[in-house]
Formats: sequence, C-alpha cells, structure tokens
Amino acid sequence: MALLMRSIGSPNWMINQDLCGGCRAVADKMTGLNVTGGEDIDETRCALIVGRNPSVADPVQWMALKRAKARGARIIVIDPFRTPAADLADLWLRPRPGTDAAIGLAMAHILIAEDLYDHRFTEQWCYGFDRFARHVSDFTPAWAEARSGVPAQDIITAARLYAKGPFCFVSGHGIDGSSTGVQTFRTFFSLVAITGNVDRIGGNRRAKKPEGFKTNFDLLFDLNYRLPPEIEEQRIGSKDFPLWSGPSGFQMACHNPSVLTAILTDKPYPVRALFASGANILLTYPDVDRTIAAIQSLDFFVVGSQYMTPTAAWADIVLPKTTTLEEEEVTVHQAGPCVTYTAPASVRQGDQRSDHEIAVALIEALKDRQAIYKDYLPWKTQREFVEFCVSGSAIRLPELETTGYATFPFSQGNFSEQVIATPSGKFELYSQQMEGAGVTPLPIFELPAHQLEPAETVDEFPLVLQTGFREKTYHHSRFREQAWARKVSPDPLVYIHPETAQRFNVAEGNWIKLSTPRASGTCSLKARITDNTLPDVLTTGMGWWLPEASGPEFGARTVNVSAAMTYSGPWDRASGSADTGGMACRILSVSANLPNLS
Ligand SMILES: Nc1nc2c(c(=O)[nH]1)N[C@H]1C(S)=C(S)[C@@H](COP(=O)(O)OP(=O)(O)OC[C@H]3O[C@@H](n4cnc5c(=O)[nH]c(N)nc54)[C@H](O)[C@@H]3O)O[C@H]1N2
Ligand SMILES: Nc1nc2c(c(=O)[nH]1)N[C@H]1C(S)=C(S)[C@@H](COP(=O)(O)OP(=O)(O)OC[C@H]3O[C@@H](n4cnc5c(=O)[nH]c(N)nc54)[C@H](O)[C@@H]3O)O[C@H]1N2
Ligand SMILES: [Mo]
Repeated sequence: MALLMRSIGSPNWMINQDLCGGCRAVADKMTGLNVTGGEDIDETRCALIVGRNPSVADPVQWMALKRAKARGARIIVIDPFRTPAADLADLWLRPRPGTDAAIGLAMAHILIAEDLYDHRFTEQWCYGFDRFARHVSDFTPAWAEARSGVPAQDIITAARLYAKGPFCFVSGHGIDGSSTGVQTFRTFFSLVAITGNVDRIGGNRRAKKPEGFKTNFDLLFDLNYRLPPEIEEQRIGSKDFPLWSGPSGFQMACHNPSVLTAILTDKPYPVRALFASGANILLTYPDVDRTIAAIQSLDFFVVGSQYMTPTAAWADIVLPKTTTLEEEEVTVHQAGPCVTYTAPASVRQGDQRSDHEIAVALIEALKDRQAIYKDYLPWKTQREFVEFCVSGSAIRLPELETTGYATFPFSQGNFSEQVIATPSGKFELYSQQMEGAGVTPLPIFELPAHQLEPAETVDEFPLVLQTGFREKTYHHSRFREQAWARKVSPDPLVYIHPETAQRFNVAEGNWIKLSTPRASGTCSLKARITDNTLPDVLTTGMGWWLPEASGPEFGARTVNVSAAMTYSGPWDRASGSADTGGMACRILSVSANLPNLS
C-alpha cells in the first residue's frame, strides 16, 4: 500500500500504528535497543509484564509465561486491571492509569542507588549513563508512590527481583497508544539497558533476520523505493512529528489526525481522495463524528474490504478483498526467532483480489492515464514478492513451503557486528535523535491526559476511561457480523468498580452513556460491576458496531467507544500518538436498555 501511494507520487501513507505499537517502536528505535518481539520468556528468570493482557491478546506468549512460572521464574505485573496475568504474578503493581513512567523511573533509581545495574555493560554499550543516573536520583519510590498510587515498598521489591536477572520486559498496548507513551516506554527500556538484559539468554533479544532477507518494513526505507526528499518532506506530520513522519523518521507514515484536519480544512494543503484498506477507520480512529465528517467531505473514497464494514458503507467504491486465509506470506518472527511461510488455507471464491493485486492493477490502469510518478511495485504477483523477500538469503522457498518455517544462524550479544543504530553507536539512555527533534532526551514522567485537565473539568469528568481491553471473541472491529461470536460476546461491556457503580446508581447490566472532554459524541455501554477494575476507572474494549442496525453507521455513533473520544490531542511529542486510555470521563445517563440507535 505504501509503494502504491509512492507510485502515484504521494508521500501520504497512513497506518494505524500511532494508536497501536507506535510509542514502543519509537522508543525502541531512539534507544537503539530494537528488541520489540524478542522477549526470551522461555529462558527468563523474571518477566516484567507492563500493560499487557497476554491470555487474551497473545495466547502463545501466555503459554510461554505459564511455562516460565511453572519452572520457578518470577512474574511481575504492572496493570490497573486484575488480569489473569495479575493473578499469575508473584508481584502485582496496580498503578493509576497512565502513571507507569513514574514506576519505571523509580525502579531505575533503586537499581542505581543499590548498585544493582551492570557496570561493564553500561560503560561499554550505553550512552549518557551519568546524566541518566543524576536524572533518576530525584525519582525515589516515595515520589513514584505519590504519582502512581503504588506502594513505594512494592516498587523497591520489583526492582530487586528484576535485578536478579536474566530478566525480560514484556509490554503491551496498556502503555502504548498514548500521549505519554514514548517516554513511558523509554523508562522501561532504560531498565533493560542498564541491567544489560539485551541480547542475553532470558532477556530481550534484538531483532535479527537471515542474512540477505528483506522484510516489508525494510522496503519502506530502501532508497530504491523512496520518493525524493523534497516530496517526503511534504508528508503530513513531517514538520510536527519528524521522528514519525519525517524523511528520516521511524515510520515513514503520516500523522493521521493531521490528515483528517487537512481533509476538513485544506491545511497544510487539500487532501481530496482516500483509499482505506485493511483498516476500519470509522470505528478504530478516535472521534467517529469527525472521521465521518472528513469522509463525507472527500471527492472520492475507496475502501478495500472482504465484507461491508461501517467504513466501507460510506465508500464511493468498495473493492472486494481476499483475507489472509487466501493469501501467502513469509514473515520473520522475533519471538522464534524464525522465518515462517503461510500458505493460502482456503480457496478463493468469487471476484476478489489481494491488496497486492489491487495495487498492481491500479498502477497499470493509472499508467495508461500518465498518472504514475514511477512504478515502485515491480513484483507483479504476491508470489514474485515473496520470492524477492527470500531471494538474497540462504532460505529456499520450495523447502520453506514444505516445512512451514526455517530457523537461521543467530548469535546474541554480537554488538560489534550488528551495529546499534543510534548516532553514538550505543544504546542511548540520553537520546540524541530525540534532542535533535526537540523532544526531551532523557526519559521523563509526563502527566496522563486525565491529570492534565483543569480542576473545573475534573469536577465535571470525575472518572478515568480505559479503552481497548481485548476480548478473545473479537479482533478489533472484526467478527461482529459472525453469529457465533455475537452469541459468545453479545454486548459492548464496560467494567465498573462496585463503589463507583453505587455512587452513580448503576446496576449490573444497565446501559451507561459516557463522554469525555472535547469529544463531540457519546457512547453507550453495558455495565459489568467488578472490582477487577479500580474505583473510578471505567474499562472497556473497542471496535464495537452492530451489523443488524441500520447503515451506513450500524450503531457506530452509539456503541463504539471511539465516538466518545477525541483525536485532536494531546499527542505524544515524539510519535504523535493520541490517547486510547487515561482520559477523564463522565457518566451522562444510566438506563435499563440500550438507547435508540443512531
Ligand atoms: N483476541 C484479540 N487479540 C488481539 C487483538 C484483538 O483485538 N483481539 N488485538 C491485537 C492488537 S493489534 C494489539 S495492539 C494487542 C493489544 O493487546 P495488549 O497489548 O494486551 O493490550 P490491551 O488489551 O489494550 O491492554 C493490556 C492491558 O493493559 C492494561 N492497561 C490499561 N491502561 C494501563 C496503564 O495505564 N498502565 C498499565 N500498566 N496497564 C494499563 C489493561 O488493563 C490491560 O490489562 O492485542 C492483539 N491481540
Ligand atoms: N478506542 C480505541 N481505538 C483503538 C484502539 C484502542 O485500544 N482503543 N486500538 C488501536 C489498535 S492497537 C489497533 S491495531 C487498531 C486496529 O484498527 P483496524 O486495523 O482499523 O481494525 P480492524 O477491525 O482489524 O480492521 C481491519 C479491517 O481490514 C479488513 N480485513 C479484515 N480481515 C482482513 C484480511 O484478512 N485481509 C485484508 N486484506 N483485510 C482484512 C476489514 O475491512 C476490517 O474491517 O485500532 C486502534 N484503535
Ligand atoms: Mo494494535
């Protein structure tokens, strides 16, 4: 999709990573760690799980964690919600939403104050340790307790457990998709770095791949497939979020909320057409009203999807797409680590095409109209592309097809051969690239959105909203049209603490209508009363719509939590991410039944 956009000369490719793993990815790159996905849980002695609900979100990781626990590894969980992982944990820290960075900094404080860090590793491989050590000397566990609500003694215990190592950091969306996410991730990545748990057995492995293998992600940066810098500089978001959108940014993608603004205001320049594929943006971008307004104002809107979603319902043209079950793919898995081959598992029916085929056919059609800047998609079929990915490596596709996976020679701790991609060539506790982009170079604690509100707003919006809590039944907005899934999980739930329920006269099964500051819409969710969630914290999922309701909205403005959220800031200074949790919120009304759909 990115190469299709480049082929028509547009630098404006959007991806929903700003709301997903974008904060982690930026922090990972800025520190040079490059460890995302490389948790060596099977060999670890201590796993620190922060903002992750693995029993739902990642069953393979969950099985590894249970195995680790069974062989005596320690599990520490940081999560405001009581998840199965919290029940499994030896130590469960329960912070107020969005305050994790305070805990990370205080753990670093203890590791340094009690001399529990790795001297040799920090001297040889970390940049800015002295500045970092001075910086964290103020952030005592008592300071962190005041911000997070987690007892200082528990933070000290966590730091000491962790120091025993080998230790591995397992993270999730609970601290990502947030306006403070990059700094929060940096505090925890600092722990990984100063204890030397990088590329060590039982630690966090750096991303590796077979020699010569090319990934989709490599192509984004490959100079053979790049637009000229003067075009890339015009990417929307490039100026405000250079680390994300700029020509030397990490993601090579737009700042999505600013694209919506461009559609609505023509600033910084008009955007008149949009092609949405593999994303259900009406439901998964915050502020459903505004997304609809933007879509409605476009001259041309195309959606690629395998079924009619609320996003597709607004399109001028819907292109019927295959699902991954009908496509083939090769992927590098850092968790293995290995390369896997996925064969099409079901036969195509009817007239449908993959994204690759759609892109190739569009480029051909546009060539006839002289509308192609340069053809950046030389692989005419998915197969040719898969062959290209493996061609430079020792892996042979026919063999890979038979075995399904291939391991590759892999060494850990090879720091001098596998260079660390930072200006200093070391893991940067003090990030020079962030400094260059005008972002605080040392990890800091930033107030979460709900604590940034002025007192009057807090009076009006006394609760905190957490969204995106995953369910086994669904994948984001998918499967609501499947009868079996709706039977298992029929309603959009919101978890509410018994005390909060009493305070707002909410009974089990009532429908709560809620809103947040600066959002234009509201959302109605069905109450489930439980002390799994903290008092005053409402926890809910995401992606809800009702295929049985009337289109084109299918209940998107009624039961989808994004309708009650804003995409207009605050934004993370480095990644541009908006908040999917930690917002102030209020209960507008409580009723026995779901209010009328709109
Ligand atoms: N079945 C299923 N699996 C999925 C998905 C799906 O939709 N369905 N989606 C996939 C995708 S794309 C993603 S990104 C992942 C997401 O899955 P995870 O990474 O597990 O993220 P979440 O489920 O959003 O939240 C994880 C935990 O973070 C906690 N949390 C919320 N706020 C905070 C906070 O301020 N601090 C801390 N420490 N914790 C907090 C929540 O209580 C929750 O227990 O799941 C993937 N797997
Ligand atoms: N409020 C709130 N919003 C969030 C989040 C949150 O926690 N809270 N989480 C964010 C996160 S982490 C993520 S990852 C995003 C997810 O956001 P999206 O990616 O928009 O979510 P999906 O529902 O998975 O939409 C995928 C769409 O792709 C199409 N599709 C489905 N399966 C296939 C397939 O096999 N092949 C192809 N080619 N297309 C397919 C369908 O049209 C489907 O609707 O949402 C983000 N938005
Ligand atoms: Mo995600």
